[in-house]
Amino acid sequence: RVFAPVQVADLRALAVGKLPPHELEALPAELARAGGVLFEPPDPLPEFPGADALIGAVREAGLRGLGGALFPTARKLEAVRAEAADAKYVVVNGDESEPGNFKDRWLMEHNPRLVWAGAALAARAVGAGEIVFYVRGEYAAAHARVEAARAELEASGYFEGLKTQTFRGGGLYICGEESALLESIEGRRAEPRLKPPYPAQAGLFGRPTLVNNVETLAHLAWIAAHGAEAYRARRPKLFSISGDVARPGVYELPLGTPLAGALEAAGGAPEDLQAVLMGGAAGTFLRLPDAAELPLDFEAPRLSGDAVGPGALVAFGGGRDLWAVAEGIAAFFAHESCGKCFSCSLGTPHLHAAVARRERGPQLEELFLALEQGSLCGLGQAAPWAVRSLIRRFEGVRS
Ligand code: L3W
Ligand code: SF4
Repeated sequence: RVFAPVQVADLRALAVGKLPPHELEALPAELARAGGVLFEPPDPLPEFPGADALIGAVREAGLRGLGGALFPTARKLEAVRAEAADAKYVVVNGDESEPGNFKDRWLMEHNPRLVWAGAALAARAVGAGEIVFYVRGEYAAAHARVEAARAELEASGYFEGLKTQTFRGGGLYICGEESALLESIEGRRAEPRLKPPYPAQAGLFGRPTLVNNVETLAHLAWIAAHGAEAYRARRPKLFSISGDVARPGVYELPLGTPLAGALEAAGGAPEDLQAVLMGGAAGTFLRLPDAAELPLDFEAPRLSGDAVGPGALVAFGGGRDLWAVAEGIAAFFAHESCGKCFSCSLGTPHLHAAVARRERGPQLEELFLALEQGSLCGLGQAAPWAVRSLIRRFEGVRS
């Protein structure tokens, strides 16, 4: 890895490409700031209300995939439930590797029971007999705590009728792409598969598989315990807020909170704040103060890549060299490209070289298009977004 992920306030890593420690210890529990329903352990553990009731509540709650893609969770549950097969699986995607994100890490380290509860409820709803919890390779403390929670819930009988397993990931960013993750569990090199078929139809060992992010399943458990109405009244979302803010941390904020409000919640940003990287390396730079009132919600796109995504916000004060950050991001994608398709494996090193030269112009725009439209998976497609947003918003067309 060139760097991954950028941890709290570690802006220098983003700017200079410093190697992080390979085994990541637990984040302090206090990093989850200002309370939040998703920070509370489930007590009692939510009971399974029946498949129709659970999926109905998830639909009514409006839950979407919170690993970044925002796909409606109820539709995915229904798709897996509709499949007839001799075996079905639930896979928890805990391969959080997007620079700037650490909310799944916090949940896995400090509230793993809530995530396991969501996985168990989802498994019962779709008719799956086995849950595999995939934890990012470097997340040593998270892995230990997820496994301890599994053993405890197993002993308590909560998983009755379900097989469970904690799996330590392969240590590459691409392992977080759902089909590469499935390859990795099956013991092969982590490379994305062609889709369709989606994992909902043919996933782990070719069987219908529900793959959901850690936070999504935590929300699902909370909805099962408290109902869709209470959920809609809060619209909770976890945000990893870091960089130039007074109190970096994991914050639970209602969707729709304006960007400035989120930064305020994190203790405030410096007066000369120039940019926020939203979504992580596979996200975009927002220019401040122009974007101060941007609501952090599911529907935000103005430039491609402008999305709440997994909920990372990295703030950059006036003294930061944003091009150095963009260079770090481009280096990251070139390093993490899995090599399966041409546009990404050849395009990401070109992008890195072009950013290092501070290049602009039509050839660079063509490279952006080749990556975005020619890449097989989200890694290559998203690789140009940060750089493109920097050029559009800080040097020319503002949007
Ligand atoms: C059943 C259909 N399922 C789609 C499923 C699909 C997948 C989900 C979303 O992630 C995003 C990108 C970045 N029947 C279906 C169906 N599905 N149609 O829905 O699918 P898709 O293809 O929209 O996205 P994806 O490839 O899963 C790409 C974001 O991920 N990203 C984030 C990285 C975040 C981390 C992290 O640390 N958490 O690494 C990177 O690119 O925003 O939007 O499950 O199977 N007809
Ligand atoms: Fe691999 Fe990149 Fe192609 Fe994704 S886009 S399959 S990471 S080479």
